[in-house]
Amino acid sequence: MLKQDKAYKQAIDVKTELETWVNDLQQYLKPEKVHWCDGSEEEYNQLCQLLVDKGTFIKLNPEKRPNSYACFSDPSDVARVEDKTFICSRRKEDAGPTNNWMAPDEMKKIFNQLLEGTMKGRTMYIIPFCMGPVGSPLSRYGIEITDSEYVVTNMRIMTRMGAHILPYIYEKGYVKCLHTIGAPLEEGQEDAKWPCNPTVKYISHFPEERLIISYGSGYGGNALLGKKCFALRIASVMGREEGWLAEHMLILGVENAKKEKTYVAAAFPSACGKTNFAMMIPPKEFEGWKVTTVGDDIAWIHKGKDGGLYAINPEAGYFGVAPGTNEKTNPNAIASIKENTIFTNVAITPDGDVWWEGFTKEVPDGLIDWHGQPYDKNSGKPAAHPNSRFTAPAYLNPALDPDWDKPEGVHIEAFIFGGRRSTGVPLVYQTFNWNFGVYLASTMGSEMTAAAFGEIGKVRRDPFAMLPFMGYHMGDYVNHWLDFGRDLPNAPRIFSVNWFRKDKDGNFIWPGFGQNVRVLQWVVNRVHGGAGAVESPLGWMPRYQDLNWDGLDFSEEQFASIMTIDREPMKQEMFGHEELFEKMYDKLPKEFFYMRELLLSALWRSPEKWSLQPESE
Ligand code: SAT
Ligand code: MN
Repeated sequence: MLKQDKAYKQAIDVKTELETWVNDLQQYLKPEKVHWCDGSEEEYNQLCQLLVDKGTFIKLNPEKRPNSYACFSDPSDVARVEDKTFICSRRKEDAGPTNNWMAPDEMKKIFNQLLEGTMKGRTMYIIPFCMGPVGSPLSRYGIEITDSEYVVTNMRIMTRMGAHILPYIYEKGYVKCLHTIGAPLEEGQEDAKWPCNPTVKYISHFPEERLIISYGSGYGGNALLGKKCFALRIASVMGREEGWLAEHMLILGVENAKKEKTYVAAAFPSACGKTNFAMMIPPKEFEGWKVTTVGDDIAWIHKGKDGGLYAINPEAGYFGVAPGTNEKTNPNAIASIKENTIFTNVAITPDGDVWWEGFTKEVPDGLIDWHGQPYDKNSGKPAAHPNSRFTAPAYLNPALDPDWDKPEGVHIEAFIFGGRRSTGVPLVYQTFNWNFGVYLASTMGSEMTAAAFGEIGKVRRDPFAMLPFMGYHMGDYVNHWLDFGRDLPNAPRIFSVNWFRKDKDGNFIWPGFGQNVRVLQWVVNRVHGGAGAVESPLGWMPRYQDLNWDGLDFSEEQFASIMTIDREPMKQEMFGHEELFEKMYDKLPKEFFYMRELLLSALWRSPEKWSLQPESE
């Protein structure tokens, strides 16, 4: 059934080939109907209504949240399933040590069993979509075939989709994305509100064939295949072959009081505040400063003719974490979700609006929790799932960058890497050069969050925040980054940040959110050669007087407490890199051994607590 790519390559005519693929799948998956999505508003509204009729969607109160819906997933289907995510490259070594691998033939054998008749009683939707500004040479195209209306409606928000994409597909080719919830509907059988396969799930990628097959889940990154599966896993392989980068990064613009604009791309693991950072509103003391959003999750980065780096956001919407989002932490997100939004696994208020932990201080009475049950405030459990999400269109974001849809992308001048670390890692520093930056990003660690199944709070090494999203060998990827930087005439500067350091009592020391602009201001000024810093064992660090403290009560002692480099824990951290080195030993860049030695010996010579005392000036 699933033909080898060789046969596909021979098909010169993409249109015929696409129709053949669809026909073959129709025969095999046995849907009741086939529907080619045109991407119109009318189609969207009809599908939302269908989901309401099925009991999947709850229409929210139009006076509170016009044209918006909420739904609750099956409790087995609330996050990405990393242990069921596979890279099916022909050779195992191409998937590398950080990915699950299965031989393509073996995976297809499994699918040939699972897929026959899997769409029985359902409609097979064909979604033509574009990742990136339509027609841009940096954009790529895809077809997602799915039996889930939830997926179609979410894809319409998250991507540019519809019939108008087909001509580009015929010209440029496309990535094949096949998705099924794996829940055939027998005659007379009543459908579940959130149909999925509660026990069998496979999220599989065939990089050589530019093919994705996702089975059993209807949720987020498992099912909206344009996102992590295509824009990161498959695109990372394309980027390596074609000389560009597909990254798990937000893109933001910083405008200073003189109206000078600097674009920055930043990588943080899932659920570490990328959306908040990308939509940040500077405090009022930063008069004239503005942060604009190009993207909140994924960046495709190409070299321009002038030797600069240019990035596009392949997505058209935000699949953001709801809990913690409020008028204070992210007013722009609140504006982005005021209408035309789909909410998944949040709680519902008695007046037909949404609620989640951190939305308001007081928990309202009469909530319906994410299980669809009346919420018991004293249960000790959250009303919204910790990984509950909003799917919101980018155009509603008041901070949307005017150039966000520009075909040539925006000029990136700095990279920021950050994790969630309650100890050890300073608030901010600039790495010595590109190679040290790549070293930093490769060895980055973060405490786990609810965005994936796993032990919450445990530190895991997450190179470039790409660990769950790499389409090939992590060692090859790191080498690709080193190569990429070698001939850049004016390579972007690379920075490390950590908003999450805690005091002895477990409280965050840094206020975060809008206050992060103080760090961003230093970053931007460094890029343009205008901010002070001292050399530390790790890189260049701002002194207290190098940041702007207008309007924030933050003492020199407090600053020292998030900037101090504790020698022994930091040495342990460096020794911890060994684990990653061992994993990738045959592909590990030689530079890395020397860089680690340099960093370690600098630490060795430093005092037990290296701190930015005023006398260190
Ligand atoms: O479910 S998604 O993979 O889209 C969200 C995330 O983990 O960042
Ligand atoms: Mn993400």
